Amino acid sequence: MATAHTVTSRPKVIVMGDVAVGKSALTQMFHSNGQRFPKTYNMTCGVDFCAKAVNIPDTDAAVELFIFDIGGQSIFEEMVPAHVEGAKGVVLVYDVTRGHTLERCVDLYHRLTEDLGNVPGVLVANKVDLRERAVVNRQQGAQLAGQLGMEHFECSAIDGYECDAPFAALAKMLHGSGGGDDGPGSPMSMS
Ligand SMILES: Nc1nc2c(ncn2[C@@H]2O[C@H](COP(=O)(O)OP(=O)(O)OP(=O)(O)O)[C@@H](O)[C@H]2O)c(=O)[nH]1
Ligand SMILES: [Mg+2]
Repeated sequence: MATAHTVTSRPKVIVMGDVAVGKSALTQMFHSNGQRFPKTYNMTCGVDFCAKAVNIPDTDAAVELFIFDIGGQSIFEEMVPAHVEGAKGVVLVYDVTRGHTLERCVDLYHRLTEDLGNVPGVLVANKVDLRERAVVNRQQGAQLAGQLGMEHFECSAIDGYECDAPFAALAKMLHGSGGGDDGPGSPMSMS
């Protein structure tokens, strides 16, 4: 029989990365249990929001992630600080077919740590289905993630490959750190 899980925290997490790396596709695949891959590109204007509870293995606890999927277009840049405020965890996404999108994750990481302190995060290589066009390999991504103190994941939103893994890992980290007990919109942690 399935164990009933109790939501113990509701941290705000942000999904960030360059334009069209697949932030919304990954988020929507995670949120819909692999059912909803957006077939056409709809740029995120500002931010999209969803929430989903993740059960923490070997416990009866669940962490409900309040996910803010932030558009990568520079025209929305001005609004980013407001969307970032109060985040307890970060999902940084790059596209393995465009090397500069990995560099963008490094820039974003440094900007975010200025605002949020040493916030837990994961680095996601998306579009690994496009193997023949890939210019960033697993080792490069994993090495950079290690330097930033993040876990690294390879995903393909279009194939539904590993879309849950980065969110599950982040939920586990936040559960372990006790982060997010005060829910979204709380004051920034400046640790
Ligand atoms: N081949 C492939 N295409 C993908 C994958 N994930 C997303 N795409 C495509 O990449 C494009 C951008 O996807 P989005 O999820 O809208 O990207 P985004 O990062 O949210 O973009 P912005 O909101 O503009 O910042 C769309 O055409 C998707 O269909 C993937 O895993 N593989
Ligand atoms: Mg988007």
